[in-house]
Amino acid sequence: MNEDRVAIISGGRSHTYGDLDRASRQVASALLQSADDLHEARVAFLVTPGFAYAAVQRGIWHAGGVAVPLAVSHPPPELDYAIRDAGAACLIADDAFAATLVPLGAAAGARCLRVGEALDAPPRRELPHLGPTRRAMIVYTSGTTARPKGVVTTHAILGAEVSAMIEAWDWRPSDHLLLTLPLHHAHGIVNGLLSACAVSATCEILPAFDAATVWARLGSGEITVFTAVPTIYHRLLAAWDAAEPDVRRAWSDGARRTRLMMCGSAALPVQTLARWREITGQTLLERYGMTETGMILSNPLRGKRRAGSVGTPMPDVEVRLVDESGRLVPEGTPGEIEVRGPLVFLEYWGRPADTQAAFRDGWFRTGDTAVLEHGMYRLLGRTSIDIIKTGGYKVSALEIEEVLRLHPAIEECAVVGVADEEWGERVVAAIELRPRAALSLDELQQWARDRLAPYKVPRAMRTVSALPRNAVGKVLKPDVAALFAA
Ligand code: MLC
Ligand code: AMP
Repeated sequence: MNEDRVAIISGGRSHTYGDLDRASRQVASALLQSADDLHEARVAFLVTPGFAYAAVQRGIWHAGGVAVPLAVSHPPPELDYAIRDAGAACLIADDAFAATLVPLGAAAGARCLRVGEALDAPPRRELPHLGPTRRAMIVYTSGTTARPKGVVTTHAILGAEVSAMIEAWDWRPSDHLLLTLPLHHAHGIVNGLLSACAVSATCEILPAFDAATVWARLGSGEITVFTAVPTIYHRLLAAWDAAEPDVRRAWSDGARRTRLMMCGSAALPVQTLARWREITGQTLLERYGMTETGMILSNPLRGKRRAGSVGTPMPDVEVRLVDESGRLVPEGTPGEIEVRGPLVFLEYWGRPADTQAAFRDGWFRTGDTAVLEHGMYRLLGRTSIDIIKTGGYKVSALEIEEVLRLHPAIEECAVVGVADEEWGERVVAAIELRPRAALSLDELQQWARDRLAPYKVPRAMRTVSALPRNAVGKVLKPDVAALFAA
């Protein structure tokens, strides 16, 4: 039995798999009350990354519900959107977020439960039977349509995503993962928490990213697996450069002992890879994936990892490159990546037309362009200029434009991502003001902060006169991007 193995370390405490099982049965009990099964009712939760998060996630599943993780970095309007779009019947918040969530729950007619209450309930013994085709989770992610869409996975799909990672990266019970990613997105949830727990490994969860804390833990030499986005490695390199020589040495020595360090969610700059290798001896394993598919391509665990490449298909994943009319392109020719396999998502929640449009002959269309070179894939970019990847977050330019247009001083706007060393891309906006209106970047940021998550707030603004109405279209956006790049 794995009862006594340490499952989660958070807040300075270790929790065993037995503790996790008990706590999640308590959450299930509080959710079910007198019912036998939630029958896929959506339960949205806003819980700080840590043991309680893992217990709530599992508790929702034990009760037969669909887990909808909310983002701790989101302001109320964005949380409200996800709660309403998912049609959440119940919300769960920890003490840090109850004041935010309770009014949203009241407005949406959803029951509101505090983590503390849930963990006081008697653990439920009798739990509903969960067939593999049941819906398990909805994760919100942006696309080329204006508002974020809920990506639905079943228990079988999540199982397939996790199995592929266990096989490709040799996850094992003796692993000790350091998890510092947000837990409302696939990278942190599936690649991190679920993979570690699937093999009864230890998952050490930090409540938020902090470079010095991460370095201290890597420096301990206790961590065997680490996975992060390029911006995090960029920040870690900056912290290492700023540290004293003896601190650097200790950090590097510990990091050198890690079994596996991975990077993904956005393109890993070759300089970051080289510099990381220089100070830790670790060649980051870069892989490529999506919320909709789990991991698609990966550099090898053993064998040569190629800088600037994302490797070969993950186990059980079929990949093809096609031209605009869906014809296969030959090796060496760029094409859109399409994916098929048991780990591809079920549907966009409540959006049958979007779901249908995302597939071609049973293949999921990723919207990413790649080229196959000497047996490995190299990513070339997105097919849509309206998708920005900033700090590892996927952001829809159209969504930001829609919000900015609500500002009383703004007549028209065009948002693009501009290449940035730290963030990968930085959100910028060209804005046409209404006659006689004035607006500074500072004012715009203040205003946007209450409406958009931090990574969606424009970092630079240019005021232009008579921005053409179709500047938001594909044709003029490259000109807008050039305006900022210059
Ligand atoms: C925040 N800031 C930004 C920004 N985000 N500035 C420019 N661009 C951005 N994108 C600013 C804030 O406004 C603030 O400014 C300051 O930076 C610190 O903000 P923060 O929110 O505290 O940032 P920080 O915690 O440092 O976040 C950086 C980060 C975070 C890299 C840790 O962005 C992160 O966790 N990213 C991971 C996203 C992720 O998990 N993606 C996976 C998606 S799944 P000020 O002025 O107020 O100080 C997926 C599939 C796959 O993609 O393949 O994995
Ligand atoms: P998300 O919708 O947040 O799951 O983001 C998925 C997108 O992240 C993919 O479609 C890619 O555009 C991008 N992505 C993931 N991994 C990589 C990588 N290694 N290099 C470049 N882009 C990546």
